[in-house]
Amino acid sequence: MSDADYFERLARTVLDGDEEEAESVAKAAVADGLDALECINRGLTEGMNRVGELFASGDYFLPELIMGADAMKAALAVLEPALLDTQQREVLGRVVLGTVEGDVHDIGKTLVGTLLTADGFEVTDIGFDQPASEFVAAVKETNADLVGASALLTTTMRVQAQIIEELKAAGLRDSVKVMVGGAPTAQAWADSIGADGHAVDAIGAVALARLLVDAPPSPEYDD
Ligand code: B1M
Repeated sequence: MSDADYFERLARTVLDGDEEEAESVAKAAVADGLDALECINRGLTEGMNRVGELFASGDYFLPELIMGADAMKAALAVLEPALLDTQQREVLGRVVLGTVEGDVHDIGKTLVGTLLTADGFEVTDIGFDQPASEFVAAVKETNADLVGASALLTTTMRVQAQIIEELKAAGLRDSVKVMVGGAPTAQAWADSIGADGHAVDAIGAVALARLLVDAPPSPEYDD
C-alpha cells in the first residue's frame, strides 16, 4: 500500500468514527515504516477537518464529532509513542500547557504537548477546561518558562487574554512567555492580547517555543 493510501485510510477511519480500524491501520502504518507525524497531519487531521466541515454543513451531528475524536485518539495512542521514540530529548525549557476554561477540545493541545516533549521541552499538561487561575498556579508550581494556551472555540479565546492578565496580576508576566493557538486564533489575536506568539499547528508551536526560549531552530523540523 502506498503512503497516500495509508493517509486516506486513516482519514476514513476518523470520518467513519471507527476506533478499532483506526488503531489497526495506525499499527500497520508504523509496521510499514511510515512517518508517524505525516500519518497524523496528512491522515488523521485531514479526516478530522472533513468531520468538522460535515458538522458545519449539518451533515454530521455531535455523535459523529465524538466518534471521530475517539477514532483519532485511538490512532494517536499508537502513533504518538513512535514520535517520542524517534526524536531527541534534551531539556530546552519548562512549559505549562492546557486548553482554556469552557473548552473540552484537547486533541490538538495534546499533540502540541507530544511534539514539544519529543523536541526536548518538559511539559506539564494541565488538561482541558482549565481556568486562567490554574495556568497561573501551574506556572508557580513548575517555575515554567512558557505557557501554552489552546482554544478551539470563538467563545473561549478570551480566556487566553485572561491568562495574560492573571499572570500580570501575580507578578509573573515578565518571567514567563505566553504562546496561544487553536483554530480560531491568529497572530493578530495574539498581538491584540499581548501574547508573545501564535502558532498555527504543532510543528509551528515547537518552532515558536524554541524561539521564545532562545534555543536554535529544531533540526527535526527545520526545512
Ligand atoms: Co467541536 N467544534 N464542538 N468537538 N470540533 C469545532 C472546533 C468546530 C470548528 C466544528 C465546526 O463547527 N466546524 C466548532 C467551533 C466553532 C467556533 O467556535 N467557531 C465546534 C463546536 C461548535 C463544538 C460544540 C459547541 C458542539 C456542540 O456541542 N453543539 C462542542 C463544544 C464543547 C466545548 O468545548 N465546550 C464541541 C465538542 C466537540 C467534541 C467533544 C465532540 C470533539 C472534541 C473531542 C476532544 O478534543 N477530546 C470535537 C471535535 C473533534 C471538533 C473538530 C471536528 C476537530 C477538532 C480536532 O480535534 N482537530 C473541530 C473542527 C475542526 O477543527 N476542523 C470542532 C484535530 C486537531 C489535531 O487539530 O485541534 O485544530 P486542532 O489543533 C491543531 C491546531 O489548531 C494547533 O495545533 C494543533 C495540531 O496541529 N493548536 C495549537 C491547537 N492548540 C494549540 C496551542 C498552541 C499552538 C498550536 O500553542 C499553545
